[in-house]
Amino acid sequence: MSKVLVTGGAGFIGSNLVDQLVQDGDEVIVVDDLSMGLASNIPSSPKVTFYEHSITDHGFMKDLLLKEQFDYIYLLAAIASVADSVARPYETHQINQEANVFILETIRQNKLPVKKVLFTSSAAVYGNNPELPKHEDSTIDPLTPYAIDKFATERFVIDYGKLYNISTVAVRFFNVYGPRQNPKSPYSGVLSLITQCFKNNQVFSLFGDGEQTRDFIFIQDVLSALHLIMTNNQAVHDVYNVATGKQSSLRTIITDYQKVVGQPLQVKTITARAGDIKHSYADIAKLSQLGFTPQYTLLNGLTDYWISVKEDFLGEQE
Ligand code: UD2
Repeated sequence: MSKVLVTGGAGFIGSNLVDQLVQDGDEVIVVDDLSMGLASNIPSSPKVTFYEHSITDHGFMKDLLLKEQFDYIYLLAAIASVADSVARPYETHQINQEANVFILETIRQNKLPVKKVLFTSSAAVYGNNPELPKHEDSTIDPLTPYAIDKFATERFVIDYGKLYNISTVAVRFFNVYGPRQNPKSPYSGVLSLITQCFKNNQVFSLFGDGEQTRDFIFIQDVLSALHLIMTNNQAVHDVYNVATGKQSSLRTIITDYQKVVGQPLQVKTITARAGDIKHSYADIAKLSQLGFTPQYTLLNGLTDYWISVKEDFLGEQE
């Protein structure tokens, strides 16, 4: 049994990770300010302790790190919306970078015996670089405060680890989807928005011709990838794309999802979103070398996602 810290553990990816860690028998401490996540996402288990706190509260974080002496640390807490980061660049920086550097600094100064620290970055660091697929060593082109902080923090995490002999690693998530993804903002992940449209019989606004492609990865595959990266001693002081290596167009996805739900999606086509990239998918050779193979096709992932939405929906009606 390990003691694990998950910052951002009430969010979409974080709370699914907490579920998995609890199932694996770990003791999990969650720090989340609920700015995006929900307390109800966190499993109620004697193995989980939840602190509703911002990671920017340095005094709190230092006390926690010293007291708990974590084995593993997952850094997921972030302002996760690019648009939000453009509206609040300095606040984003304090959360997405400074708070994480402070955690590293506390580990360094106090020689904490952490086995590994994993930082979660984003495909946003590749920006408009047209090279496909995106390799970890492709040119990066961070275009927003979100992407700048993600890239800078990757570098901090990796090089701090090397300099001070702390086992660290970073991942770049591509388009993750699945249960608990929050559809609240127009900038939420497109699959959470489509899901919401199916659920509430709303019209989905398709930006552009629908031929744009993304590398969509189901949350369970993300959890497998994180587990491999966290537990493999070779995966250290490095960055890994977390994706499937497959490219799917929005049109294909809508067609597949209609099959899963068994009803047509009402679609309204509008002009392409400013700044959108046309195509994105990852080279996952590095992750594959650690033994990763995605287990979910889009059809499987969408099926599981839709089942979870229907269960919640029926739960709400009871
Ligand atoms: C992802 C990230 C974003 C940033 C970017 C960097 C998510 C949710 N977004 O944006 O934060 O890191 O990658 O490359 O992970 N679309 C519609 N209708 C809608 C919403 C979206 O047609 O109502 C389209 C959108 O124009 C885009 C595609 O769906 O072509 C995917 O959009 P997205 O926001 O889910 O993801 P992405 O890759 O553009």
